[in-house]
Amino acid sequence: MIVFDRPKALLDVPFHYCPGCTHGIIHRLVAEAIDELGIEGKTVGIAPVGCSVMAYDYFACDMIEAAHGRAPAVATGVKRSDPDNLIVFTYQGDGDLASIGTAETVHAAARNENITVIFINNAIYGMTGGQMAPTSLPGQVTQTSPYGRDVKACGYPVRICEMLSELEGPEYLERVTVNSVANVRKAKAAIKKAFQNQIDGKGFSLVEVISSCPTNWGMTPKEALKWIDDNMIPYYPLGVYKDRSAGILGAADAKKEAK
Ligand SMILES: Cc1ncc(C[n+]2csc(CCOP(=O)(O)OP(=O)(O)O)c2C)c(N)n1
Repeated sequence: MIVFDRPKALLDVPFHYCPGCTHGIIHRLVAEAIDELGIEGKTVGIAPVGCSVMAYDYFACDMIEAAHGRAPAVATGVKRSDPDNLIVFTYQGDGDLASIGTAETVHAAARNENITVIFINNAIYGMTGGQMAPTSLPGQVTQTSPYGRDVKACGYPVRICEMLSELEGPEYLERVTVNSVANVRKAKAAIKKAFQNQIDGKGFSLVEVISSCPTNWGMTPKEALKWIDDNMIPYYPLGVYKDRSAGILGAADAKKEAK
């Protein structure tokens, strides 16, 4: 009996990610969603700049590399070129999506662009060596905040789901994590829904996945998964922030999951 197999939408190559990094789990969830929805032949992924810059080496669908932060703009162009046939997703880190690419993110959401955005929030710039990100927590030690993030000097972390939920445009915004089996299952359901929404023509769907970066957080993989529970989730509560079809229309309606 086969109990574990590689999704067809993933190529048979090893990932370059650090031990304990959850990018690989999230790649797998995206690939499973593509397989289960039967959309591999029509799916185009847009890779970011960041640790997942080489996502095009891993997904079996067509992939395009965007300049740092511009994936939603590239996705908009690709999707609009053949809206009835193509399924387009972006895969972006927090430095990419919530810092240099904030404008592209906000305006694609405001336009309710019919694309799927997979947003990997690991609270740090991973690829460049662990600098402070827009999502780094208050007090978080990073390469550029060795005494901890000082909110007086550096401002407060950006909560993307909450921020976008106040826009009229987006169809679906959910925050999930992958630090336990139960949470991986919920993340899978959210990612699949974000693709299904696009198939159904419902519009902009973003799934924020709280992710680990043991290397740059200076922890073991196990400690990093616990750090998500203890530090990330209190600041970034999991849950559905917008789901127009289900009548969840913003922060006031948000269905946050108590941890
Ligand atoms: C225009 C431009 N500015 C800056 C950089 C340097 N740079 C590369 S990756 C990155 C941030 C990556 O962090 P994130 O998006 O959070 O992804 P992660 O690596 O943590 O997965 C930066 C600033 C770049 N490549 N291009």
